[in-house]
Amino acid sequence: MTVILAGKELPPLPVDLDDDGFDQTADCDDNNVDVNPIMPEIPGNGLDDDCNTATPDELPAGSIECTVVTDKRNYFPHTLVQATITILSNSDDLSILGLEGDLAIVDGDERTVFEEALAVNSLPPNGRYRTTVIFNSQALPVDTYVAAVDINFAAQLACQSDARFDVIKRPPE
Ligand SMILES: [Ca+2]
Ligand SMILES: [Ca+2]
Ligand SMILES: [Ca+2]
Repeated sequence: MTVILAGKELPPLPVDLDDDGFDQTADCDDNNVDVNPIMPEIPGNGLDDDCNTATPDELPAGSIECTVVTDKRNYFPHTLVQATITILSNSDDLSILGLEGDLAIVDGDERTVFEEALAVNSLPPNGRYRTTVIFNSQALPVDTYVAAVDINFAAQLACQSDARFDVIKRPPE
């Protein structure tokens, strides 16, 4: 014989232990006042600050790709060098926030002779960021140089690319 007890279950009262305005149905960490759906995601702090797994705290490997190309292979002194940087997201579902980029021009002795921050910040799912950095070769003696791009996500190196170019003597007129 089976006894079926019919009882009306009362819905549990919403609880907000950390008193951040979000009860346990919405707050993914109800013991941390700094974690709830209206907080910004801070990459690399080990927390899903905004209770949204689509804004990752740690970037899965291969999530982004980057390239740098210069408009020429050889430059005379006192000409403009154009370096075009492209960053692509390979992710269909992640909104990648907090990316930091940097272009460095390094000479044959591995000294950095030019540096510029890249304002990448965020990439939507499958998003693309492209920028061209222009600088004058006047400060560059004849040498072989490397234009190196590093893209970081918090302390994590997310991608790297480089391109080689030469500054050569202008032929006598
Ligand atoms: Ca909370
Ligand atoms: Ca975080
Ligand atoms: Ca998140």
